[in-house]
Amino acid sequence: MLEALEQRVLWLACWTIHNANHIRPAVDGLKVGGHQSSCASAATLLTALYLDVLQPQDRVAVKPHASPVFHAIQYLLGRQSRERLEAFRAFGGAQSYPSRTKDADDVDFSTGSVGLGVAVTLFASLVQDYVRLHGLVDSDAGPGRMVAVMGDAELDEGNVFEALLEGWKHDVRNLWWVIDYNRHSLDGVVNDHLFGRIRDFFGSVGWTVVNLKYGKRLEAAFEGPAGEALRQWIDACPNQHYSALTFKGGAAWRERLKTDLAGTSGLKALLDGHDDASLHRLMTNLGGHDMASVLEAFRGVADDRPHCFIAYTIKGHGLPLAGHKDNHAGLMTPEQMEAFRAGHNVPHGEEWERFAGLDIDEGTIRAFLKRVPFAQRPEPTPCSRTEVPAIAPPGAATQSTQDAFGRVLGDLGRSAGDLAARIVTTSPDVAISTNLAGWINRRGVFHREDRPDAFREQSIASPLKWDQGPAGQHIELGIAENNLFLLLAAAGIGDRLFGARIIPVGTLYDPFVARGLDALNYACYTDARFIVAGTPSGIALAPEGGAHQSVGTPLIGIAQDGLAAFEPAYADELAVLMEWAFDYVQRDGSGESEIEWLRDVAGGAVYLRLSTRPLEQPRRQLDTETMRGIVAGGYWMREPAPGAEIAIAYTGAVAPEAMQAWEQLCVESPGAGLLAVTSADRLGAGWHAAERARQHGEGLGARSHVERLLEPLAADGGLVTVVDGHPETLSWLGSVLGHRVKPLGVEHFGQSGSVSDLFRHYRIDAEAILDACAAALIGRRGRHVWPKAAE
Ligand SMILES: Cc1ncc(C[n+]2csc(CCOP(=O)(O)OP(=O)(O)O)c2C)c(N)n1
Ligand SMILES: [Mg+2]
Repeated sequence: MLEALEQRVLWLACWTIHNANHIRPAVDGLKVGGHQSSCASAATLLTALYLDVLQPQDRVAVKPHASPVFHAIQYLLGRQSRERLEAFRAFGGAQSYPSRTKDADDVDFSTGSVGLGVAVTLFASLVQDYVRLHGLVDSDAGPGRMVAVMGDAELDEGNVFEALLEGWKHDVRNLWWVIDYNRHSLDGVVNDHLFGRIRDFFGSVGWTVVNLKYGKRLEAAFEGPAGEALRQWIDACPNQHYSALTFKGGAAWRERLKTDLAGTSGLKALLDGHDDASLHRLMTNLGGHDMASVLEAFRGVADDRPHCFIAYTIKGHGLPLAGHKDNHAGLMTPEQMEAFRAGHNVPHGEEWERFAGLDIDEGTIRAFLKRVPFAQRPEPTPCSRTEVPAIAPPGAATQSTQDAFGRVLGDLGRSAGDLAARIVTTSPDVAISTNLAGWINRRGVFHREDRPDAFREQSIASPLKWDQGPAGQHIELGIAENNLFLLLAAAGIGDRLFGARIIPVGTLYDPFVARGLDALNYACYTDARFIVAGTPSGIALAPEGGAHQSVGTPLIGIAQDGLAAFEPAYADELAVLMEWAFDYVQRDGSGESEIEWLRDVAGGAVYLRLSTRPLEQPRRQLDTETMRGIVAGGYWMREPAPGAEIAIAYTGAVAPEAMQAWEQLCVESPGAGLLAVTSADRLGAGWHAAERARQHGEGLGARSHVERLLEPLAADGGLVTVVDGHPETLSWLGSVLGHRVKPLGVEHFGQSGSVSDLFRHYRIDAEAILDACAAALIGRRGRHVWPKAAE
């Protein structure tokens, strides 16, 4: 049954791609594409898993290019529609690569950027241990296995090895990586004997490695005439040669074996026992294409240790493209597809019939599919939300936003509430320097085993307790920002994967957001919910300077979909934002939006760009409107007079310089405004959304928050923007209502020095702000008046 269904899956996957490229009317002149050979190489493995081995609680990352195989299997199980298969890679159709957010058939882990989907399963297994050991899930149900069916070339991505080492430290369990070892990547055939290195890598981090090299037919042949010689020949055959012979077929195998094994006793009997087709089948009978061998390997796992299966396969197995080095994006021609159809007995017009061409009675197949364990997976039920208590701003008269962040978490750590029980923090070896110590002292560090703090046991004084154990609520990672974002990705879908509400909070140095950027993008694409603090940030970290200064991260915050980015200046703003963020990360599209035009009901992840620069805090009690403004992206720190000719807009740690410049500016230009921008990202998003609403004609009266904010300024007024980051973070503000902008910010970096040295050098100090104000005011007197160059 499974072999028959595997053939049906292969047909459907290939037909889905063929249909998209050759049958659906072409548009745009662009190829649609798809990867029939990559699908063929994983068809047996995925069929065995989904239709036999997987239990409902197991979770799978399917290698990106086998997406049509995944969709075909879901189609057979009645979990995917024909319409979506017909619309493969078209708008609204099944996705090119399995997608949690864009596909309709219950994808567990998105894949696409090779290596990330693999590694995320490791972090999912860590999160599973975390939620189980914290009693956040129904412990009667056994743990699921986190499975990655991965391409062999994914092992070239460093992030896989970063994850492996982290998994070893955390003693991860219930994790299977099934390597589709077709020895082909995109450009061609991979190095010989890679399997040896794979075995060693995985072995050295405590995994069980299962080699699935030969199928049953080949194993039987090894027992027969010339068997041992045949085995040695295959073992020694370079990948390139094996692939080329696979492409050429039976006659080529015969010739080659005759030459290479000339004089071997029993060779003639071996070759005479097979016609060309049967010899080809024998020589390509690798473990990963032999259902019995695959099932034996999977079913043979008796413990929860992590397992790596090296499943030998052939890229394009069963297709005329098999083995060809250029087959990665190769598509069968219509003629080849006709021959393929004949081989699969699929009548014209019945291409999409679920069971066409199978010689098993349909009732029997349906009954079988009904009993498939994976098919019993229940519809996901949303987790209930955790109430967020009011978060009081930390009271120190002078503090940085990083201080305030640590204090808010420290206070939560002391509290008994449900929110604190759900928070799990994580950091790649910078927990202390990003100020998580207060939280960790209260909540401990997570590990499967109890490991008390030896320094404390020996009465050595330290402000930090490092007690590890199953109740700990901080997951400490080694220095690998990719791992941080992949853990946030896995923990951020913990509610949907494991039915456990957890609220992940990660910290890292802001410049290293770029190091983990693809994983951050992955996490957002997969709709993970987390709060991440990038700190220290900007050139304001001053003496630490140099390469640790982040300049472009505010632009990342603006551009990254699924991530609401903020950069507060003061502790009270941060408290408002954290209270909001703890709720925002739990939203699921139900309920009402508090702010029109923003997609707030959907929720998302939150990025806080925080500074280590201590600022004297304003003595104030925030009113509701200001708090709303902080969340929407900005508020007037000093209101402009109606018709004001100029305003200064600032973000983050440059607040004192902006204030100082504003005070002096008021002497020249009474009524000037001072705008605190807490989120360029949210201000911009609101503006674009309002524009769209007006242009669609459905919301002619739509006004975004930023439009309302800027309205009091004179229509031809000037705006000076300033941020400890790239000036384009705020320069767009001039486009909202047409104000003339002089943007200040940091375009170059790498100097260390004091804050005042650096702010002066990069021209974001009060003097530079005033110069820019002067330029903006000159411009007002006539269009584009440039100051004359000094003689
Ligand atoms: C990060 C990243 N870089 C490059 C690509 C382009 N790419 C797609 S598949 C692939 C090679 C895949 O080879 P393998 O993992 O062995 O898959 P298979 O042979 O099963 O198709 C490459 C380079 C990608 N998807 N992601
Ligand atoms: Mg490959």
